[in-house]
Amino acid sequence: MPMQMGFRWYGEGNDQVSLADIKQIPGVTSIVWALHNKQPGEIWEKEEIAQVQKQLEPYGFNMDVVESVNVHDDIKIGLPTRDKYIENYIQTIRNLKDFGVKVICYNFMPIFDWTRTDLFHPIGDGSTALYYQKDMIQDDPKVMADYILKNLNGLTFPGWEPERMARLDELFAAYKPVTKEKLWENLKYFLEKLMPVCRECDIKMAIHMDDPPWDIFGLPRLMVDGPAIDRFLSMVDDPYNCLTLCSGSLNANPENNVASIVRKHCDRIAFAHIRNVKHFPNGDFSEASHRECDGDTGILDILRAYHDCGFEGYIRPDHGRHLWGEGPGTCRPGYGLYDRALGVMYMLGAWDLMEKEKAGK
Ligand code: DNO
Repeated sequence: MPMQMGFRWYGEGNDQVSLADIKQIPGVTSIVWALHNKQPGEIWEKEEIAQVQKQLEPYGFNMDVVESVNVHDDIKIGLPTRDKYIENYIQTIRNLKDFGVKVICYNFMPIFDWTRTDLFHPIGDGSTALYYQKDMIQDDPKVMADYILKNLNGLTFPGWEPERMARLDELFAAYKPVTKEKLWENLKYFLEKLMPVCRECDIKMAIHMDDPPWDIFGLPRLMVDGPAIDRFLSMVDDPYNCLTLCSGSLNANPENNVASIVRKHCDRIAFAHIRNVKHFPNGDFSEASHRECDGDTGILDILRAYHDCGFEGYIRPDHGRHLWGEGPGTCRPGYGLYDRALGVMYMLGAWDLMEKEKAGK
C-alpha cells in the first residue's frame, strides 16, 4: 500500500472547512475524523459512526484514521474504575472495525492536550499561527484554560472539553499521586488490555506525541523524546502498538531529531503528522508553514526519511497558519483550509520528486 494523504476534518456543523473544499486538494484520500461530541470514556455507537460514513461516501474519502478516541482520566490516573472505561474503549474499537478503520490516534497526556499561549499570533507576513510563550506557562493553568476555551468560539476541541475544564481543581487533585513512573505503568496496563482486540480487529493504536514535549503545570508527560519512544515501543512490543509521530510536537524541543526517529522506528509509525516549528532563543516557539526553510524542524529530511524507509502509513499536514481572511471565529486554531492545503502540495511535491528519482526517471 502506498503512503496515504489525510486531512483532518472536525465534522458536519463543527468545522468551517467542508468536505467539498477538501475534495479539491490534490492527493487527499483519507478524512481524519472523530465523533467530537463524545466525552472521553463513552462508547462510539455504530449508528453514530455510520452517519460519518454516509457523509464521506459521496466524496470517495476513506475513514481509515480516527483522531482521536480520547482516553478517560481514570485510565491515566489508574483508578479502579479504569476497567469499566477500558471495556468501553474496547467496544468502540470493535464498532470501528465494522467501518474499516485501521488506525486510532490517541494521547496519554494528563488533563490537557496540546498547549499554546497564543492561538492567533501575528508572524510578520500578515498571517497568524499558534505560538508558545514559555514564561506564560508557570502558575495558574486556569488562566490558560479560560483563554483557550474563549478562543474556540464555541467549537468543540478534543482535550479541552468545557466539562473537564470546569473540574480542573478536582482533576489536579486526582493526578497528584501519579508520578511519571505510575503514568508509564498505567499506559502499559491500558495497552496490554487492548492489544488482543487490536490484533483481532486489525486496528493499530497510534499514540500521539506530547505537545509540548515536557512536563507542564507539574503534570508528567511521557512521549517527549527518542528514549521515551524506545521505551514505549519495547514496553508493549506489538506491531499494533504504534506511533502517531508528530514532527512539530517533538521538535518543539530542538534537541529532538525527528528524521532519525523515523529511520529508527518507521515500521511502528502508523500515522505521520507533518508540522514545522520555528524556535526562539528564549525557549518560545511559533508554528510555521510546511516549507522547510520557514522553520527548524527539517521537514524535507523527515519526508526523505519516510520515503527511504518505504513508509506505507497515513500522513497529514498538521497545524497551518491562518491565511487570507482566516482568523478567530472563521477557522479553528491551526486548522484553517489554506495553509494545510499548501502543506499537502509541498509534501506531495517532495514525495513525487523522490518517487521519480527512485524510478530513475
Ligand atoms: C492538535 C492535535 C492533537 C491530537 C491529540 C491526539 O492539533 O495534534 O490534539 O489530535 O493529541 O489525541
